[in-house]
Amino acid sequence: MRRKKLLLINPINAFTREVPFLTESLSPPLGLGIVAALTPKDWEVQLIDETFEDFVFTDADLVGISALTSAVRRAYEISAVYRKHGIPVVLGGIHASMMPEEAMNYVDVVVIGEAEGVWHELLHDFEQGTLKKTYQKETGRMFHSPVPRRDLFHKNYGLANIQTTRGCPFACDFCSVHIFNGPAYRFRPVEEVLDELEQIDHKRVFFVDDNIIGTSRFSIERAKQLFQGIIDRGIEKDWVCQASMNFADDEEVLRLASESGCRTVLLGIESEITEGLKLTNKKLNMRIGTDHYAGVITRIHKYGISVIGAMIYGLDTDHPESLRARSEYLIGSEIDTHQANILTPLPGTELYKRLQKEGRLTATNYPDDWDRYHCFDVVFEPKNMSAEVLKTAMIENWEKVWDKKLIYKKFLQTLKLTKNKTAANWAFFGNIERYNLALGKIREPFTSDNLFVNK
Ligand code: B12
Ligand code: SF4
Repeated sequence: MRRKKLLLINPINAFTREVPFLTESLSPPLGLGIVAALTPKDWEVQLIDETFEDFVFTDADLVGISALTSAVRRAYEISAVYRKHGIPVVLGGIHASMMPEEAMNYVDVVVIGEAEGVWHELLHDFEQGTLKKTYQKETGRMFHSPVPRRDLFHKNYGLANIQTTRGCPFACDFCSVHIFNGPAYRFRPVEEVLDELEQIDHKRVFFVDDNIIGTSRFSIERAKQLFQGIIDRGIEKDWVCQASMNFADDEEVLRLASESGCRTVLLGIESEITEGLKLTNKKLNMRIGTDHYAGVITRIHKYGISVIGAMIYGLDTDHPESLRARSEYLIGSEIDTHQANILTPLPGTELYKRLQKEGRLTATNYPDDWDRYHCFDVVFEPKNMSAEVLKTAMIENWEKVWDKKLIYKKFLQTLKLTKNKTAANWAFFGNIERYNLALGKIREPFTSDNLFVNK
C-alpha cells in the first residue's frame, strides 16, 4: 500500500531571506520537527526549509506549514499553490494561533496553539475525510513532547534546539508568549529533557525556553536539577538560553549553569529607564531595579557566561535623545551582544490592541504588511516623533551599537570578563548577525570572507 505523504514547510520572511547568515546561529524549525515526530510511521514525512532551499512544488497528500507573523504572507503564498492542486493545507504556529480567522481565508485547517494535543486527531480526521476548520486543546500543568525529528532538519544548521518549559506568568505588553503558551509556567519532566539531550549530536544547543529558570522557588530548583542532570549524565554541550534577570540572583544557579555548559544568556532588559519598563509592564526588571543591571551582568560574567542584552527602541516614553541614550548605555555597559529591536506590535499582544485602538498602526495592508513585522521596521506611529525620524534614528543607533571597531573591542572585553573563548565567540557572532540583519542591506554585510579583514 502507498504510504501517505506529509509535506512540512518552513517559510522564510522576504527581508530575512536576503540577509547573509552565518549559519552557526540559525535555529531549526523545532515546531515542525515535533509535528513530524507526532506523525505515525505509516506516513512519509518531508521538510522543505526555505532557510536553506528554494521552494519547489513537491507532491503530497497533506501539507503542514509553520509561520511567525513575519513569514505568514509567504506561508499563504505557498498554501495557494497546494490548494490549487486540491491538496489540503494546515497552518500552525504563533501567527495562526493569534489570527485564526485571517488564516482560515488562506488555508484549509488552522491549528491554534500546541500540536501535541491535536495532531493525532487531525490526521485521523484527514483519513476519514472529516477535517475540521480549526483544532485547539487546553494545555495541562506539565507538558510532554516527543523527540523532534531532527533527521529532517537541514544539515547546515550549526546548533540543535530544545524546549524544556512553556508559558510565562508575566504579561509584558509587547510579547505574545503568555497569550500563546499561556500564563502558567509549565515544565517538561527533567528526565525527559535529559534523555532528549543525550540523543543530540550537535555540540551547540539552544534552549528555546523563554525563561529557563522562571521566578518561583520551585522553578529555580527545577532548573538546578536540570543543570545538575546534564553534569551527572556527562552530557557535554555548550549551550545558550534565555532567562529573566533573576538568573544572577542565586550563585548556585550560575555555577550549575556554567558547569553544565551555559556560555551565553539572553536577558530581556528592554529599557535602562524605569519609565520605559512601567510602560511595557516589565515587572520583574522593575523589581530588580535599573541601578542593579550592571551587577547582574558582572555576576553572570564571573561564571564564564556572556550576555545578550535585548532592548526595545520606540517606546511611548522615547524621543530621539532617549534612543541615543539607550545606545550609549549599551556601548558603555558590559553587555556583550546588543539586540536593538524596534518596538513592534505583534498580533494578539496588548500593545497591538492599544495601538489599534489609538489608530496608530500604520502597516495594516494585511497579509502583505506582515512581512514588515520583523522588528527592524517601523509599523506604527511613534508617540514623540514621526515614523521617519524613528527609522532614521535607528539606522544611526544601529551604526553605533554595531560599529565594526566596537564589535571587535567588545569581543576582547567579553574574553577578558568571562575568560571563556566560546562565550566571547558567541557574543561576537551575535553582534555580527544583528549587524547584518539591521544594516546588511544598506551597508557592506559581514560574510565569512570579510569577517577578519580590514577591521
Ligand atoms: C526560538 C525563537 C526564535 C528563533 C527561531 C525562530 C523560529 N522560526 O522558530 C530565532 C532566534 C531565529 C527567532 C527570531 C525571531 N523571533 Co523568535 N522566538 C523564538 C521562541 C523563543 C521559541 C520558538 C520555539 O522554538 N518554540 C518551540 C516550538 C516547539 O514551538 P512552536 O514553534 O510554537 O511550535 C509549536 C506550536 O506553535 C505548533 N506548531 C507550530 N508550527 C506548526 C505547524 C503545524 C502544521 C502544526 C499542526 C502545529 C504547529 O506546534 C508546535 C509544538 O507544540 C519564541 C517564543 C515562543 N515561546 O514561541 C519567539 C517568537 C516566536 N519570536 C518572535 C519574534 C518577534 C522573532 C523575531 C521577529 C524577532 C527579532 N527580530 O529578533 C525574529 C524573526 C525571525 C524571522 N525569521 O523572521 C515572536 C513571534 C511573534 C509573532 N507573532 O510572530 C515570539 C513568539 C516571541 C515573542 N516575544 O512574542 N526566534
Ligand atoms: S517578555 Fe519575557 S517575561 Fe515578558 S511576557 Fe514575554 S516571555 Fe514573559
